[in-house]
Order: sequence, then structure tokens, then C-alpha cells
Amino acid sequence: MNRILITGSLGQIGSELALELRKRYGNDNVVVTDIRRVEGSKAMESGPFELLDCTDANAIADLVKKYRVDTIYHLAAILSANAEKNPQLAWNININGLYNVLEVARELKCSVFTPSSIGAFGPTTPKDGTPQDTIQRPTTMYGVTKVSGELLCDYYHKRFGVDTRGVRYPGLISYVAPPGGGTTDYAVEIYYEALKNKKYTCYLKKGTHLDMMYMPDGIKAAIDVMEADPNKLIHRNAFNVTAMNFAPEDIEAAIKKVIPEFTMDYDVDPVRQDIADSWPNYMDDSSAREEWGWKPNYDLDSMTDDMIEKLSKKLNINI
Ligand code: NAD
Ligand code: AKB
Repeated sequence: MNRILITGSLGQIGSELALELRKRYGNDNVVVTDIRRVEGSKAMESGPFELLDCTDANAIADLVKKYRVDTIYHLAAILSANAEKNPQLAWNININGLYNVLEVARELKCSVFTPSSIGAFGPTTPKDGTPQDTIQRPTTMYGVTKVSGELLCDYYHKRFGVDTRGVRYPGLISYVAPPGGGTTDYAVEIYYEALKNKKYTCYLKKGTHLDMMYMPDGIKAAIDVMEADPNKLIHRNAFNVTAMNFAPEDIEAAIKKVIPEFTMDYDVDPVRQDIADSWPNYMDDSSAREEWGWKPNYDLDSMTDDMIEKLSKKLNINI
């Protein structure tokens, strides 16, 4: 793996994944693309950047040829809460965008990383210790596109031999780029509000347990699964991966250990609550652990310490 192209690179994951990939493979070997520019973005400014709309298959193929790309990290997507606001747009970007990437990969012989999500599960999925292979009947457009994407990636591997790989991410928590309109965004916003205002109003209700992960572990998962020995992989796409699971009151308590005056109240958003209620409480990620050695480094307390340290520097706030 030498020449990499990332779609949707200026979002929450890409802004950090691009920098880590450039550190490992060299700035010029990682082409950062997005449908928009983000002024001041290190990912955009530290190496080649191109505007790219993933619904334009020819434009993807042109860039893959121009930079002699052999690996695509396909991150462009519409996340769960935004997908419920505009399901037609979500279908177009999440499905047609992925189809275009897979077709280009088939023709030009690239490997492809595609993230799925805990959103690929639904209310009839076993909620506790959700198995790797289980019932997937999601009730959101995001979930419908994620299950379809998982199947499409498996199909392109089986039918055409494309080296497709991926993980089912839980909610990701980070301080570099803001989250892009998901249901788990509260677990990022809470740190910003704790530092800025010492209080936060949560849109999910007490007791809503969801899997979560700190971004350094999310980046590690993406790179590790792409570098895994293919002979050891029984699954290829959509590996359950998790690092911690908590409800809003648990993250409140973790923040209070560092910022004792922090308080939280609730004003529940029924749309995002419904989405969260349809997702697992926690997944079983033993397939990822067994097949490619997945192991996260951060739990809730170590993530909270690091988030508060990094974010207070970024926001120039003394605690
Ligand atoms: P994000 O919303 O932060 O970033 C997505 C990026 O895609 C944005 O920069 C946006 O400008 C770009 N984009 C939108 N439409 C595009 C188009 N037509 N062509 C090209 N780019 C386009 O999302 P993210 O959090 O970085 O997520 C990346 C992937 O990981 C998605 O597939 C998402 O479903 C998945 N995922 C994310 C999380 C999470 O918590 N962040 C969890 C599970 C799965
Ligand atoms: C979202 O909430 O939509 C994402 C995800 C878990 O897929 N963070």
C-alpha cells in the first residue's frame, strides 16, 4: 500500500486519518479530497488536496489515474441525524458514492476501506453483546445505506476480488474536527460545553447506552484492518469494533472528576432518541480481536483526561 486517496477527508475522521497516513506513508503519497474546502485544515494544507464529489465516478477515476492510487479510504457520507433530515441525499451519497468508488477500484485495481456503523443494526438486533453476524433490520435511512454498503463491499470482494475491508464504528469522540450530524455527537459537544460554559443540555435521555471510541483508536482500527494479513481474515468488511460503552450520566460523571463544577440537564430530541434506541447497547468485537488483533487503548477516563487537556489548549481555556 503506497498511494492513497481519501474521500470526505475534511470531516471528523478524515481530518485525523489523513495526517496519520501521511506520517506513515509520506505527505505526497496521500491525496486528500472532499467536496468542500476547510480553511486552516492541516489535512488540506499538508499535501495534495483535490475537490472531489464521490457521486461523480469519472472524477474519482481521473484522480486515481492522476496520482496512481492503489488504496482508497472512502469516508464521504451523510451521518444518521442528517440522513433523517434528507434521506434522498443520504441514499445518493452513501450508496451511489460507494458504488462509484467500488467500480473505480474494480477497474483500476485499488483496495478499499469503507466504514460501517453501529447504525447498521436495528431494533430487532440483539442489544447486548451484539454479535458480529446477526439480524440487521435498521429503521433509519443511514442504517439502510450502511447495511447495503456492507453487502456491496462483500459482493465486490467475492465476485470481483476487490480487496474491500472495513469496520463498524461506534460513536467517535475527537477534538480536531467537529462531528458531521450524527446521533452520538452529544459525546463530543459535552466536552466543548463543559470547558466553555461548565454545563451541557443533553438531547439523549439518561440510561441511553451506546458504544463509543476515542479517535486515536478509530484511526488505529482503520489502518490496522487495512494492514491485516488477508489469510487470517474470515470476515473482511464491517468488523464490530468498540472501546467503551456509556450512557450520558456516565460521561457526565467522568467529566466531573476533572471539572467538579460541571452540570448536565436533559432536553430530549425525539428523532435522535429514536435512532439511539434502535442501536445496540454494546457490541461483541471478538471477531476483530481474533482475526486482526484489534485492541483499543482508551477507556472513558483516559479519553476524558486527554480530551480535556487537548481541547482546553485548542480553545485557550485554563481549567
Ligand atoms: P463527517 O460528516 O464528519 O465527514 C464526511 C465528509 O464527507 C465531510 O467532510 C463532507 O464534506 C464530505 N462529503 C459530503 N458529501 C460528499 C460528496 N458528495 N463527495 C465527497 N465528499 C462529501 O463524517 P465522519 O464522521 O468523518 O464519517 C466518515 C465515515 O465514517 C462515514 O461513512 C460515517 O458513516 C462513518 N462513521 C462515522 C462515525 C463517527 O462517529 N464519526 C461512526 C460510525 C461510522
Ligand atoms: C452517527 O451518530 O451517525 C455516527 C455513527 C455512530 O455512525 N456517529
